[in-house]
Amino acid sequence: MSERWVRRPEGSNWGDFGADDQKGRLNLLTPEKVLQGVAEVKEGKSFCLSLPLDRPGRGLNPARHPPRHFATIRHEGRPTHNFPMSAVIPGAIDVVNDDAVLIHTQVSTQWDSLAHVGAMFDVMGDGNPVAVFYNGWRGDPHIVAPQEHPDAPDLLRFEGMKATALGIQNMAETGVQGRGVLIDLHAHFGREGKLVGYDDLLRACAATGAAVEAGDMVCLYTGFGDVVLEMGADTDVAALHASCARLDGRDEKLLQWITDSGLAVLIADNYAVEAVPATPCEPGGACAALPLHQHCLFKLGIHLGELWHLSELAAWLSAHNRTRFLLTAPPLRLPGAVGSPATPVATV
Ligand code: UVW
Repeated sequence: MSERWVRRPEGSNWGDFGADDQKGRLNLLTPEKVLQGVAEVKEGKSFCLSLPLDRPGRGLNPARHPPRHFATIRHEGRPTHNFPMSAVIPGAIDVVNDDAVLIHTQVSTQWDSLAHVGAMFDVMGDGNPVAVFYNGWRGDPHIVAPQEHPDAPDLLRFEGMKATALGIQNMAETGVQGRGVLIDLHAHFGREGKLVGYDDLLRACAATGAAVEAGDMVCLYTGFGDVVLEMGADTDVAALHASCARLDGRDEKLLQWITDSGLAVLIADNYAVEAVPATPCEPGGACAALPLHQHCLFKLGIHLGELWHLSELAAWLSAHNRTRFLLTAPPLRLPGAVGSPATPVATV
């Protein structure tokens, strides 16, 4: 119980990490888990687990666009582009470039913060569902609404939205380091557009000996990232959405496994970890459109990593009969952001 809620969702862990917790299962990334990760470093070889952030190109999610770059503007009104410092400091030989980027935080390799997906839920038990997120933090007042600038270009129109609770900086502040475990779904299912439930997942784990323990950071390699890279900038959205494995968020046994395994974070190289759209709700019923997001982000405080680049790591681990590694994967320490690009590093 907390002042924000008297009822917590069934199957949730709200309150278990403290009444005001904003880190969720990241609390399980203890010094022991970092040491377990470090113990997996035997070769000193590192892998970049990020796609180039301009991949996938436009269209995978129509609200998200590739990054746009700008030169900063000097106070003389000139762009800082191959700018000779001698223009402002006589005799200086320096030449300077300086830039800015407008980036959709979830367009490419990314983390979902716990402020990304919540639910309408009757937390006060008074018959009034409200927009609520992990541990009872509210849509209003904790996720501050943007101001509208009606005359601004579309991308700049709604400014100032801010997660004053559950923002991605909470994740960054932990360092996000520990033991990674890779489950190779691609080795099992190839590039088939396959809905993976509990039985399939456990079969894939058994085939490679991947074992998940509490506090592990679990990475699902499906091959989706390779399809993204092969397509280049011309994303064939329909083909991409039809490719590779994705978790079945409606499989209750799978959701229970996520709860019971104690995994700290859940990551995939695909679009949303789970299948989107999920299979429909019962006719006339109300249910989550993103059931695995709801289970992880909303109920359990499990951050989701999406669109990671796992293929080189997966190939190396498979060739060396291994599944574990040291994972270091902080997001940007960007106060109030709902998601963040990441450049995760695996070390083996
Ligand atoms: C979807 O867009 C469905 O997932 P996410 O917002 O987590 O990328």
